[in-house]
Parts: sequence; structure tokens; C-alpha cells
Amino acid sequence: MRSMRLASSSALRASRPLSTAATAGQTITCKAAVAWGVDDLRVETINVAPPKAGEVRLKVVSNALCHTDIYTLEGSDPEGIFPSILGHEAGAVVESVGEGVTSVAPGDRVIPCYTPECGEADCIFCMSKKTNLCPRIRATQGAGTMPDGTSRFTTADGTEIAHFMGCSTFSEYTVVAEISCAKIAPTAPLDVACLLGCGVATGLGAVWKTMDVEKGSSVAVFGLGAVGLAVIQGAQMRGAGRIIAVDTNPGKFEMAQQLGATDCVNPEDHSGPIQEVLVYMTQWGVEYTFDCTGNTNVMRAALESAHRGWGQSCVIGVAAAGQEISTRPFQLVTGRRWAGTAFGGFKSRSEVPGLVDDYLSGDLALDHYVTHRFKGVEGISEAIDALHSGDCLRAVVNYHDE
Ligand code: NAD
Ligand code: AHE
Ligand code: ZN
Repeated sequence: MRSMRLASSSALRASRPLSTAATAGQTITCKAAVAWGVDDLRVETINVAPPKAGEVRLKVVSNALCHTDIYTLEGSDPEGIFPSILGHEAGAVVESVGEGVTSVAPGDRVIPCYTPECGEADCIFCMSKKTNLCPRIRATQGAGTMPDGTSRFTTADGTEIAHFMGCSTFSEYTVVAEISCAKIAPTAPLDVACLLGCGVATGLGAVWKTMDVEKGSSVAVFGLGAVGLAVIQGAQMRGAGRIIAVDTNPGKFEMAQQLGATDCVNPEDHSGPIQEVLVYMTQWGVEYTFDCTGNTNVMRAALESAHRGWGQSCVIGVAAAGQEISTRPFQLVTGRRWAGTAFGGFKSRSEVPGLVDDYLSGDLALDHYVTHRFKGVEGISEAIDALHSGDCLRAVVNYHDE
């Protein structure tokens, strides 16, 4: 996977028109699924204002549902705001750009990313190889606004609607910051590339970047949704040895085995704690363990399943407000390490395009994650039902034809 150099601003500024779209500079009226409260999602006609300086307005073509959208809609997100437009795993086309935007142009295919990348020399996070957590717009993003502290979304009666995770792709059109736009290959099919906007990239990156799993290592994955299965796929591609897949839903085991799992374990088949089962299966524990459930008890079990002396456990799941993790300090004293990852550690604008290229070249299989397809903003509720059904990995909702 190659890493792209971010486009320098001055070189491009003069050559780019602000937009060729007839809608440029105008307010766009379109449909969006608005979260008015806990589990209260309604399709509305909304107004999307033009992008201001440093902003990009996107025509959202495909949106995939991630568990974190449901986590926020259920009221579990401490940063959750209502009314807001959720959604953060999507493929889109640039409709128009605001003043000073140079890295993308109208017509470009992009993936909006909730971990932006400013790439500025004064950003110690973007300049560091150790992290992808650029804080440039994190405060306003968490507060549900654009970087200037205001929203681009209103209802027909003028009610302001909050943004979400800097993306808000439960809408036919959205506005994001330029530094949140990963420009991808013009040939990329957006109804598959959208998967790299969150869950699948997160799982792959947790293995390749955050934990940097070595060839031959043993791995255990707790939770076999799209994120957990991507961890298995990433581990298999890294040449991991034993890959243990854990889920309370045995319906997920077949795909896990196809992706490289060597053992599948349902905790409910065992009377003792799952960590004891995994330590018994491996003698001293597993070298790398991953929580992909968001359940704090599972996070503990994953840590306590890690190998004595050098095992490492990675928290990927997102826990509800007020939830905390704990274990006996003895577990760490005896050599286990606890880590976590956001978006798999990928630097969004410079690394996501390479993942799309790997898909296009056939080096990275993704189609198997799309288990359900729906049409139109109205299809988002069907996608939510599908994810709740337990036999859905990713439900992709298409708002526009490609
Ligand atoms: P999902 O709902 O599709 O999958 C979760 C899986 O966990 C399901 O298969 C479920 O059966 C299983 N599970 C639930 N409780 C379990 C238990 N006690 N023991 C074993 N298995 C159990 O979710 P997803 O979209 O794959 O996301 C997984 C988690 O990762 C969520 O918490 C999501 O919010 C989080 N997430 C985090 C990041 C990040 O950057 N850190 C990115 C994407 C998603
Ligand atoms: N709002 C929550 C945090 C939720 C969370 O941890 N989000 C992940 C991405 S989940 C994608 O499906 C993340 O990247 N977190 C880093 C960040 O800066 O939010 C809370 O606890 O407040
Ligand atoms: Zn997500």
C-alpha cells in the first residue's frame, strides 16, 4: 500500500474553477435521514448551504451503515447531538468547493473521513508517524459543527441540524472540511470503496499499523462484524499463524473461516470465562487480541487472553457513555499490553487512496463485506434493521446512480 503526498496549495489554486455544477454557490434542497432523538430517525427535506472557505460540498452516492451510527442513534454516544445527520462510511463526488480549496475539485471521487489530516508542518500529529489523530477540527467536529462553529444543514422551517463525525452522510448532499476528503481513483466504484471510509479500513489498519502483527503470530478476534472480519483478513494477509474467531453468533463463523480463521469459538458453548478457554487452547495465551464488540467485559477478556510476557490487546470497539474497562494490574505486570485504535491508525487523506488502489488492482478483496443493498435515503432504516438482524456485515445504501 503506497502513501500519497498531499497536494501543495499554491501550485493548484489558479487552475481550479470553484465549480462547474449549476448548483454551485446555491443552497441545495435534498433528502436526508435526520436523527431527531434516540431511535427517532425521520426522512426530511433539508437545505444544504454552499461550502465556505476550506470546505467541500459532496454529492453522496453510497453510504454503508457502521455500528457506531447505531451506537449514537441509540443515545450511547457521550458526544451525541439531536437533531443531527449521522453517517460516516461513504463514497461521494465533489459538487463544489469553497474558497482556497485546492486538493480536490468538482467531479472528483472522494471518501469523507472522520479522522481528518491537515498535513500542516505545525501539526505535531500529522507530522508524526506514530498517530493518525489530527486534532485540527476535532473540537468543532465533536460539537456537530463545521470548523467555523456553524452548521450547513437546516430544515425547511429553518431549524439548524448538527453535523456528525465531520461527515453526515445520511444525506444526499453534505458539507465537509477539505482536510476530511480523501481523493480516490476516478474509476473506483463508490458502492464498494465506501467501505474504506470506516469499518473495514479500521480492522485492516488495527493489524497492519496499530499492532503491526508479525508473520506467524497468533491472533484472536472478539466480534465478527465487518470490523472483526477485516481484522481476520488483515491478519491472514500478514501471514499470521493461528487465528481464533470469537462470537456469540455462530452464523458469523463461515465467513470468518473463509477469510482465514483457524478456530471459531462461541463463548456461550463454554461454562467458564472465554479468556480461560483461549488460554487453555494456546497454553500461554494469544500474541495479539482484538476487541471488535464495544463491550467492556469483552475488552477485559481480550486483554486477559493475551500471551503471558508479550501479549498485546487492541481495543477497537466503541463503548457506551460511562462504560470503563478494568483488569487486575497483575495482568499487565506479567507482560500484557493494552492499546486502542481509531480508524486503524490510517492517515486518511494520504493512505486511504492507496487502499482503494489495492482494491482496484485486486490485491484487496472487499465485495464480500456487502451483504445488503438498499436504495434512497429511505433505505437507511432498512439498513439499520438489517444490521440488527445479525446476518448483516455491511448494508450499502445508494442515493444516486454512479
Ligand atoms: P457489528 O455490530 O457489525 O459486529 C459486532 C459483532 O460482535 C457481532 O457479530 C456480534 O455478534 C458480536 N458480539 C457482540 N457481543 C459479543 C460478545 N459478548 N462476545 C462475542 N461477540 C460479541 O459491529 P461493527 O460495525 O463490526 O463494529 C464493531 C465495533 O467497532 C463497534 O463497537 C463499532 O462502534 C466499533 N468501531 C470502531 C472503530 C474505531 O475506529 N475504533 C471503527 C469502526 C467501528
Ligand atoms: N464520541 C465517542 C467516541 C467514539 C469513538 O471512539 N469513535 C472512534 C471512531 S468509531 C467509527 O465507527 C474514533 O475514531 N474516535 C477518535 C475520536 O477522536 O473520536 C465518545 O466517547 O465521545
Ligand atoms: Zn464507523
